[in-house]
Amino acid sequence: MLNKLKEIANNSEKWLSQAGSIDEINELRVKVLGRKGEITQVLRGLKDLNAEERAGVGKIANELKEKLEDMISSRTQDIKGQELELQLARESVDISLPGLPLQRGGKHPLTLINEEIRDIFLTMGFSVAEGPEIESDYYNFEALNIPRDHPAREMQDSFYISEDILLRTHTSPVQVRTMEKIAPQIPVKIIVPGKVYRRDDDATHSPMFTQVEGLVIDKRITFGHLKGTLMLFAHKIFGEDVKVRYRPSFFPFTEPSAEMDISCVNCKGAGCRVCSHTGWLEILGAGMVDPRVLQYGGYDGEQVTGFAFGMGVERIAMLKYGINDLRLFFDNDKRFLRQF
Ligand code: 2NM
Repeated sequence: MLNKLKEIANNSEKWLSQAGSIDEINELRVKVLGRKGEITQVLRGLKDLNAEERAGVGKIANELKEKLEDMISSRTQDIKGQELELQLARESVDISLPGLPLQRGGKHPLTLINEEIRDIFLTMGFSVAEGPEIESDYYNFEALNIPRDHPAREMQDSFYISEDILLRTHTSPVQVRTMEKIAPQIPVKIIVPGKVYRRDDDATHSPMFTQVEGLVIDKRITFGHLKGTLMLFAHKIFGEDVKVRYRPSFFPFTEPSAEMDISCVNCKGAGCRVCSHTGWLEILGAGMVDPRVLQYGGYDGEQVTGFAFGMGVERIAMLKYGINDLRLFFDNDKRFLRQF
C-alpha cells in the first residue's frame, strides 16, 4: 500500500507539472481524490489492515491527500492566471494605432447661398420670417390678388391636398401672414426663405425648389428704394463689377412690376450660351406691392407703400457656381456636394 501511495504521489506530480488546462487538473482531481479515486480506494482498504499498519498508512495517505489538494489548488491558480494573461493579450487593443480618417461633412450649396442671401439682407436691416408649406387657397392666391379664374393660377399648376388646401407655390403667403400680424404698425422689412412646390420637372425646374422673397412697407417707399436695395444685393452676391438692369414685367401682386437682370457672369455681357447670347441673366422679379394686397394684409394703400421681390435660390446658386443642371442639387451625389 505504501508503494501504491508513492506511485500515486509520483504520477500526480508528473501529471500536474504537465497539465496545461483546468480541465486536465480536474481530471486528476477526480482520478485521485474523487469518490472512486485512487487515494479514496486506499483509505477504504485501511479496514483490512491491522491497527498499527492502519495508523501508519492512514497518516501517510491523509498527508498525501492534503498535499495533493494543496498542489492541485495552487496549480489551478497558476493556470487560471496564465489563461487570464493569454486572454488579455488576445483582447488587447493597440491604442497607438492611427484611427480611421473622419469623413468631414460640409454645407449643401443651397444652404451656403441661402445663408449668403440672408446675411446680405440682415445687414440691410431685414428680419427673417417663416411660415407653413401647406397653405390655404386664401393665403397662397386670393390675398395675393390671384382670384380663382385668374390665368396666373395655371402658370403655377399646384399640388392640391383638397379643394382649398395646397402646397404653397411661393413664399408670398408668409408675407400676407406677417402683414396681418404687424398691421397697422410700420415698418415691415422682412425676407422669407423657404421651400415651395410647383408641378414642373426638367433640367431647370424642380417640383420642389427654394425661394427667398422680401417685403418692405413704410411711409413713402418708392421704386427707387426697390432699385437701390436689389442693386446692392446683386453687387454683394455677384460682385461689384456686374451691371444691373430692370425690365418691365407683370405679377398679379405688384404694380408696377419689373424683372432684374445682371450682366452675364460667364461672358461679362459679350453674349454666350449661358445668357442665350443676350449678355444678360434674369435673377429676380419685383414690384411695388399692389394696394389690394396691402389691403388684404391690413394696410391702407393711401397711407403706406411697399415693394416686394422674389428669387429662386437654385437659379442664383447655378449662376454663381456655374452649375448647368438643377437636379444636381437634389441627387445628393457626394462628388457634386464635395466641391463647395
Ligand atoms: C415676386 C415678384 C414680385 C412678392 C409680392 C409679395 C407680397 F406678398 F408682398 F405681395 N411677396 N412677394 C413678389 C413680387 C414676388 O417673385 C418673383
